[in-house]
Amino acid sequence: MIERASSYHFVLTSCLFALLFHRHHALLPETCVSSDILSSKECCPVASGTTEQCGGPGRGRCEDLQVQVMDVTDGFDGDTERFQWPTTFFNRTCHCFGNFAGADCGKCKFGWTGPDCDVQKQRIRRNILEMDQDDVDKFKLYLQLAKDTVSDYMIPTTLYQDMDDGRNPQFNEINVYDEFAWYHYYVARQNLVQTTTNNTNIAVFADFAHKGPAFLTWHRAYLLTWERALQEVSGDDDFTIPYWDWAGEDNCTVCTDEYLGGSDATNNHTLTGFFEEWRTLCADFGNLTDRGQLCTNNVNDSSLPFLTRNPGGDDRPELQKLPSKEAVYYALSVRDYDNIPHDYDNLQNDWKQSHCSFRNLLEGFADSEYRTGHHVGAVGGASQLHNSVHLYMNGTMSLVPTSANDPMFLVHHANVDRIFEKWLRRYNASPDAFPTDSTPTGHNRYSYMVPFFPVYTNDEFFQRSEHFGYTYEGIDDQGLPLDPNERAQELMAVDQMEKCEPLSTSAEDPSLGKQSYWSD
Ligand SMILES: [Cu+2]
Repeated sequence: MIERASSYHFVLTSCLFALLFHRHHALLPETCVSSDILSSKECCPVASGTTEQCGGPGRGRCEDLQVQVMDVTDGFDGDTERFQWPTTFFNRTCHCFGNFAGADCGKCKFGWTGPDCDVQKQRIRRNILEMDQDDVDKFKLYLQLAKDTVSDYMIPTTLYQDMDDGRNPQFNEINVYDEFAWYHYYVARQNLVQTTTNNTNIAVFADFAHKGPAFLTWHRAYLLTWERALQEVSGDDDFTIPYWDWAGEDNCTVCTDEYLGGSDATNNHTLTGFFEEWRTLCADFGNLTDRGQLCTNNVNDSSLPFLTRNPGGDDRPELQKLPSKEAVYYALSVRDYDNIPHDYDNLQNDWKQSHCSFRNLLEGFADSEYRTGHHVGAVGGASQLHNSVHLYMNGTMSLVPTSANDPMFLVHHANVDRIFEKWLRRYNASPDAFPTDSTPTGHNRYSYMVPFFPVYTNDEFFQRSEHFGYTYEGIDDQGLPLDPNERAQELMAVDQMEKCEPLSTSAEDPSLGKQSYWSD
């Protein structure tokens, strides 16, 4: 504890400048949530250091938003804000020129820097197990700094329909870490829907970031935005999120106090080490959904539960271990990014089956351990690769709405993004590979990703990482390991994999058992 307090103090003083001048980053910019601006439906702020909206003629212009795909809302009234993101709030926003970016065009696009955003900057995301302890500690300190810094974005505390058309704004401040934890809750939260048969309310999934093609692009944009927020709060422009390569590991090698904390078996598997006092926002998401309310937790609320983790503690044997390297190789052997029918039908509340789809394999609803490539399970769904790592943690990480409260989320998802990057390089994939047909809401190539503001479409993030100014340690231009042994192993394995054959009928593969979806 003493060590933590003193090193934390060091970062605090050395970053005072950053703290004072970069109040940073969940949902909408603080400057746009006044009643006047909300009612006008135009969010075109003046960037700091400039005098005109959107930075003026050299930087950007306030324009009507070009909505390429308007997602349906039938059956989900009351949640137009997610289904028609972001037009329920704003239909005029800054259109930034060149490499300028941000809600006010006061920032640079990912991968660019300098006052005119014309200097390229490449960063390397590193393997956390190969970092020295000082750098691991720095990562943890920056996360604490984010917890202690108020964001300049705000989160809504009610649905828009209760804001009297913008005249009665209801938003809360949030700290930078929780902003991102809340984002993840919000994008995947359930809706309360009235059934037509007997007028009862049921909670229905409406997930704009999972169970469909947007899974990998959404999380790529999310990590990039989060990484930048950590750079801003720390003033460390070189910071990158480390990754944890879990494939083939016997146990959770980062679940120690040197890394992301052990867990205390005598105290409900709460964490030990640096994050032992961290609490879980939105842990009561189920009750909130039933009451038709949004999570508005404040981390200072001492009634919120601590983070928990019990690696390998799930009752189901298949979730007591981490995914194999072969399962990752199998996913990489599949060339199709995604296949119709894409997973989940929000409106029908119905599971479909996407077979032989790289996205579905890496997300973990299709089978890679037995190499069938087929979607596993119906309403229950499957839990392999990405999903199984969440469930393996058996705690805060194992539920979609709470998972991002645990910093483990970052190192896990950086690894998922790394595998996505290996696939993009291997097949030299272009954004045309991203589906435009029969996608769940929010998962179209041209959907605006919920709840990013300024807006991003999925196709923008279906590009190699260098485009966004980062790469991963240890892989080459084709996404192959630089280590000669690993490289030989991967090449041989991926080449020898039998090609995935789609099922001829719509029936599930009966040879595979059903498991609960990781977020249940
Ligand atoms: Cu997620």
